[in-house]
Amino acid sequence: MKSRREFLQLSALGTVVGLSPNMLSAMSDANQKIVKSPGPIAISTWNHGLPANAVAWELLKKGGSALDAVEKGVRVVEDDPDNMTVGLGGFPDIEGNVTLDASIMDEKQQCGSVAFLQHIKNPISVARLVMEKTKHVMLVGDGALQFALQHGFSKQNLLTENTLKAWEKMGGSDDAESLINIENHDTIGMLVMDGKGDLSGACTTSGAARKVYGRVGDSPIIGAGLFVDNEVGGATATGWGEEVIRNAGSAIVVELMRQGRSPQEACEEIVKRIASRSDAAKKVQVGFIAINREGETGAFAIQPGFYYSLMKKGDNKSYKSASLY
Ligand code: SD4
Repeated sequence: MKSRREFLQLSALGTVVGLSPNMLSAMSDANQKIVKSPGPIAISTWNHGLPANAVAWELLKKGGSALDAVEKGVRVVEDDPDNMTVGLGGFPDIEGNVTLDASIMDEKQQCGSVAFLQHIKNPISVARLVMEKTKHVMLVGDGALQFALQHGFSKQNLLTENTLKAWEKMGGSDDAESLINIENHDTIGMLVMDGKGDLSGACTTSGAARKVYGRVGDSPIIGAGLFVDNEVGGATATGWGEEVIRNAGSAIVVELMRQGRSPQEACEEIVKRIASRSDAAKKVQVGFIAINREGETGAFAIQPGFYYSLMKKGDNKSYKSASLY
């Protein structure tokens, strides 16, 4: 991308090498088009994306970065004890442990993630610190917990009374994947374009309810639950993470956009691919949202009932995603 200064230098060069005024004007238009960002835009999964988008928007309005916006945005949902699929109050695994997964990625292809993290209600902020304070991308389990404590986070019980009751009601032992569209929310995945046109993404979850102790889903895996390439766009996923991992979901959505698909076409293509792979995949829920550099967005899911929240030009609304079935 050329800066204004580089363009003026180019204009001067144009005069020397004899470019016509029309050619220079076309180059100027192209330059203006590149410089102007279609942002800010915030898109996130499910209806719990609405409060997340609103918080992100407050930052973006003041010129805040996409990275700050995604982190602060999804933290609202992590902090909410009534939300049983993310952070505090998240559904526990089969043995009653709340174990959290999260990832974050910025416009410089920097990323951080934590998986199987217990007792810390804001895994997204720990993921950001992994990105900013270590040479690594991913910390898990006790190591992630130790890292969080060393960086000032406090340990707390994440299992609320309400979630415990709901979890007990579920009964059974291995029916986690049949629980689709839990209360119309699930993992929060969020993609933001800031006023400069830079993209970042975040994804945070308590994972599949009644999962096996130690299970890690797609959300903390860069390329599966989340992927951002500032030259192309970003994507994030919700739903049955095993199918997202098997198909490198979010990375593929970004690659499809690189090859020219719109965000909507890219989300539809990955969902159809996932569902075509097996009968089991046809029965679970998997949903994607995506954004490209032009500020276009898309969403698609295997099953009906997936919603996403989009904030654009100050307007924050929930939309029903199209689905394969
Ligand atoms: C995961 N995609 O861990 C997340 C959320 C989830 O059922 O469990 N959805 O797989």
